Amino acid sequence: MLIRLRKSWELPESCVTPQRLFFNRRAFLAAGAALAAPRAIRAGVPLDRATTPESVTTNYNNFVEFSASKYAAAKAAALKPRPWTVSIGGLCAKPRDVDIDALIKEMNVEERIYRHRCVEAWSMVVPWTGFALKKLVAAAEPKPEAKYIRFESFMDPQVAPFQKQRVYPFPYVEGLTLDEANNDLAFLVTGAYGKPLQNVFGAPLRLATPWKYGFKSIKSIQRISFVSERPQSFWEKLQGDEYGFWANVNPDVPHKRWSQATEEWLGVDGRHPTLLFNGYAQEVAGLYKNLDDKTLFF
Ligand SMILES: Nc1nc2c(c(=O)[nH]1)N[C@H]1C(S)=C(S)[C@@H](COP(=O)(O)O)O[C@H]1N2
Ligand SMILES: [Mo]
Repeated sequence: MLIRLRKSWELPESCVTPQRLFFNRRAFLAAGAALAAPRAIRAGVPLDRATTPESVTTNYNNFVEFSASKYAAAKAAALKPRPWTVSIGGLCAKPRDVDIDALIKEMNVEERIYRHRCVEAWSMVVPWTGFALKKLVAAAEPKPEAKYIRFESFMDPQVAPFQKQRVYPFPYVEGLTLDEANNDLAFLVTGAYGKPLQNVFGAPLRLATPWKYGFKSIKSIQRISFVSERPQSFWEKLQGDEYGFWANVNPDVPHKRWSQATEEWLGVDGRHPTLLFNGYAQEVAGLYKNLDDKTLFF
């Protein structure tokens, strides 16, 4: 008997996307050499809403390298996402510097429709293209001493003027445990809405960890390292009592400035209840079952 267990990101595209976008995306996926052979198999898993229109999600962003406001798109246009080298190193057997397009070809991208939840209590649904982080981890062959993976964004104050402000500990840094990095859901994003990743989304390479608050989803990644100690993230350095390492979504654990009980869906009126692990408990709760850490949810 052939029974295939569906993954939560395997959504019927036609059910969450206007037809025009659906066909555009198809054409793009078929045409792009860099995006050959999308592997997502789409089965009938309902999502709680339609994908958030691109016109909304590209005009309401957090990208502190470029702007302190939500309107970062125009300034992020200065970023040059090609050519772009990603350095993979630290405690691994196969360190290397790899060109982003070579990496995309090697990793065989697929599409995943993910919820994204910012700690500021707004959320969106975006069709990303990219590949499972665990594929990159496997290729790097981490050593047994490697317990965490550390990500670092680009650093270029000429391109991103906010990086000149000394109060911020640039470059932007984030981290995951190796177990989290090897979870199916952890995704490296190289495209969105059936196109190469727009600058404002963090071109050319960005993380998506949809069960965690959005600040974990680091943009414009240039360096990935396997390390033995827990990395200190950008926001933790800036304000450790507000932004922790784990940052798993939980409606019952308020942030100092934002209740997490409800959230705004970008482009939709009203407020909606927040879901534990942003709705991905089935996939990720197991990662934390032996961890009794009060900081798991901030
Ligand atoms: N390098 C970098 N990555 C970042 C940020 C940032 O300011 N710089 N903001 C984070 C936050 S707080 C969120 S909510 C998401 C926002 O992603 P979006 O702008 O694509 O919606 O990116 C995250 N990744
Ligand atoms: Mo955020």
